[in-house]
Amino acid sequence: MRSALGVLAGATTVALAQAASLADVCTTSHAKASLPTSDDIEGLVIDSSSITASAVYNASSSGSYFFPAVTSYDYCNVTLSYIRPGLDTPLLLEIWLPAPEKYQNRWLSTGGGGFAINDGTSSLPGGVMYGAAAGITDGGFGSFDTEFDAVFLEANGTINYQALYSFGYLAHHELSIIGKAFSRGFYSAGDSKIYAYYQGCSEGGREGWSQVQRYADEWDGAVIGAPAFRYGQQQVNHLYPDVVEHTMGYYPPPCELEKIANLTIAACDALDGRVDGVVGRTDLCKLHFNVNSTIGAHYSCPASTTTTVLKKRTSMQNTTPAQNGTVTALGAAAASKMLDGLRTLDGRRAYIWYQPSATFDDAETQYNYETNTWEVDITALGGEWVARFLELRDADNLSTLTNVTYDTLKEWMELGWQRYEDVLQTTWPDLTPFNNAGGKIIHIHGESDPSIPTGSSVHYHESVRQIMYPELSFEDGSKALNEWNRLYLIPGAAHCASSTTQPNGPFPQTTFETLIEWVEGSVFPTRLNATVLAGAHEGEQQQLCAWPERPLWRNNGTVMDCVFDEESYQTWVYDFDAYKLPLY
Ligand SMILES: *[C@@H]1O[C@H](CO)[C@@H](O)[C@H](O)[C@H]1NC(C)=O
Ligand SMILES: *[C@@H]1O[C@H](CO)[C@@H](O)[C@H](O)[C@H]1NC(C)=O
Ligand SMILES: *[C@@H]1O[C@H](CO)[C@@H](O)[C@H](O)[C@H]1NC(C)=O
Ligand SMILES: *[C@@H]1O[C@H](CO)[C@@H](O)[C@H](O)[C@H]1NC(C)=O
Ligand SMILES: *[C@@H]1O[C@H](CO)[C@@H](O)[C@H](O)[C@H]1NC(C)=O
Ligand SMILES: *[C@@H]1O[C@H](CO)[C@@H](O)[C@H](O)[C@H]1NC(C)=O
Ligand SMILES: *[C@@H]1O[C@H](CO)[C@@H](O)[C@H](O)[C@H]1NC(C)=O
Ligand SMILES: *[C@@H]1O[C@H](CO)[C@@H](O)[C@H](O)[C@H]1NC(C)=O
Ligand SMILES: *[C@@H]1O[C@H](CO)[C@@H](O)[C@H](O)[C@H]1NC(C)=O
Ligand SMILES: *[C@@H]1O[C@H](CO)[C@@H](O)[C@H](O)[C@H]1NC(C)=O
Ligand SMILES: [Ca+2]
Repeated sequence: MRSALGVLAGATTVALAQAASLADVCTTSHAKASLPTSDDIEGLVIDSSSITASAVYNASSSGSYFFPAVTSYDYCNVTLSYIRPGLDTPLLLEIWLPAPEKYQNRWLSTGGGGFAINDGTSSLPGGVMYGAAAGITDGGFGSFDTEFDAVFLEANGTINYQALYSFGYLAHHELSIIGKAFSRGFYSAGDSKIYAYYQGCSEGGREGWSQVQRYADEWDGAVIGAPAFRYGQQQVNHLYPDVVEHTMGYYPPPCELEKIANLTIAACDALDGRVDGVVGRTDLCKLHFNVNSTIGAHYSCPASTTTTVLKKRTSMQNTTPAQNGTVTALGAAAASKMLDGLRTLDGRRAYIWYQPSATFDDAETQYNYETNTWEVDITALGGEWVARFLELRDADNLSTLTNVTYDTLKEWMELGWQRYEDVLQTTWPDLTPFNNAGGKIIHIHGESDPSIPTGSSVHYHESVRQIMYPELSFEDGSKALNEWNRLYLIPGAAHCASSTTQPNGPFPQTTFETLIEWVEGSVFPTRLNATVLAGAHEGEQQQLCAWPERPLWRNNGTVMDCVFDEESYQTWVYDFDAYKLPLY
């Protein structure tokens, strides 16, 4: 049977494949026999000698924010490399294929974070557990652990455009093309429908949109979390609090901003109708909370050594002395300025900031033990973006922000936007082809995200509505968009995760399952299931409202409605009048 599988084709072989065991199919020879022809994969050339296949039995995963724990699953681990015509560096794929009896004709592509195009293999169990073959790409950067920034500049200081476009969108397109065709052959699926999906968050969210915006037929559905898109603005924005600090000449001790964030949560918790330590309505918080009310509050934090994750696989240790003081007028003013978002020196809006209740991670100062003062700590993602991708220097950081003003930040944003508009900006707002092909999107974003503004997702969603349904009223356009592209804000959640300061907040851990049911079973996700994953309310089931509706609890926090109110909605509407061009 083993040797027969590779050469058989057509509907009758589905039953055969399903009768085969993992040991039968998980061999290098079967994998080689399953290879699609170059014509089937847009001219890409798989190196058949590169193929490895090894069965893994009784694997388990403790789960993640994007899939629940799973015990005892078996899969075939296949790796292969291929060449994109015209490019000499091969690209590597790792694909996990469920045991034949568990396969459900599904493909799942997964993405990365920061400057990484994959999350290692940590996202793959979330596909295998749902009967999907699931894969990652190395982008052609040399190994699965090599990140894009390491290969972006050539030795002579010019841009490596192959790597840039691989990261931007090509490598993911190829992963899906090959993954779908290869798994069809591997399971002898003949002409039967293979449902293709995507799941990713942060940079992985941007990668998701990069495909939806370009390749109408690639996926039937995508779970897209907190996307790092509008890249030109997004990466420079990390530097905004550093510039607020040096412009004001005030470097708040981290404990002061932590206290302000804690007091914001305490003050805004009840505005959503439920006292649970979670700010479910940051829009009402914007309308009703004044940061000045925190002035004079006492704060105290013990000495600590914190490990800051800089990029996905590197981190830096910061030793912070004990802090004890009261929130100052300057501290409150700095927080207000940050929350307002970047404006040019003449007051025009260039970008937006995180929602009130988010922690002030990007604003973190560092202690100078020689001068006994707090000073600016340039945020690595923003610093590297400017040094390497805008100034084309082989550097991981900026050495100084001297002379950098709010206008400089706006100019950097515009430079990145223009230079990378067709590859990293990733905000093309016309998704008509994807919609016409029947594609579905579940887009999620933590409402207290401290790394990618929640409003960034809202603004894109609204741009898509305005571009695709210009003739419809707000209400009808929202309704039409929500038929296939739904945005859910996650109360209290941080960046692609729950928040340590609002542990009672839920997280939608089974979203991929919801998407499958929507795509394959036509169960419409009116609200999105979410579960409290830690703390006093652990295990509690909640449901999330689809934008533009917002949660509001009644009966002392026991019943949640999804409501719309114009005043709250308006806090999410931005006029980016610092630019002459529309910013989608
Ligand atoms: C599967 O792994 C678990 C531990 O993860 C172990 O307890 C169990 O015995 C294993 N089962 C088999 C059949 O190997
Ligand atoms: C999958 O196979 C590749 C190639 O042999 C290997 O490097 C990798 O560690 C394997 N992954 C797992 C999870 O077994
Ligand atoms: C820089 O290096 C790249 C890669 O080796 C090469 O393709 C390119 O022609 C070089 N450009 C210049 C201006 O030397
Ligand atoms: C906060 O207080 C400062 C003075 O410390 C004042 O300039 C500012 O307008 C106040 N902000 C608000 C929103 O009340
Ligand atoms: C912090 O300051 C308060 C007074 O503002 C004082 O009561 C307390 O003992 C101080 N704590 C530490 C750890 O220094
Ligand atoms: C970036 O460089 C600045 C200036 O040298 C330094 O203060 C900061 O700690 C650096 N940040 C990182 C993340 O390395
Ligand atoms: C800042 O600007 C001043 C005045 O133009 C200039 O003399 C100085 O060299 C600049 N410093 C840096 C670090 O660019
Ligand atoms: C903020 O709240 C967290 C608990 O959510 C607590 O651990 C921390 O100490 C608080 N920080 C300050 C400065 O009060
Ligand atoms: C969502 O939650 C409801 C009620 O708890 C449950 O019946 C349903 O199966 C869940 N759906 C998914 C996709 O988890
Ligand atoms: C309202 O809910 C809170 C938190 O669950 C509870 O402590 C309180 O007793 C409730 N109040 C009433 C009137 O039921
Ligand atoms: Ca609440």
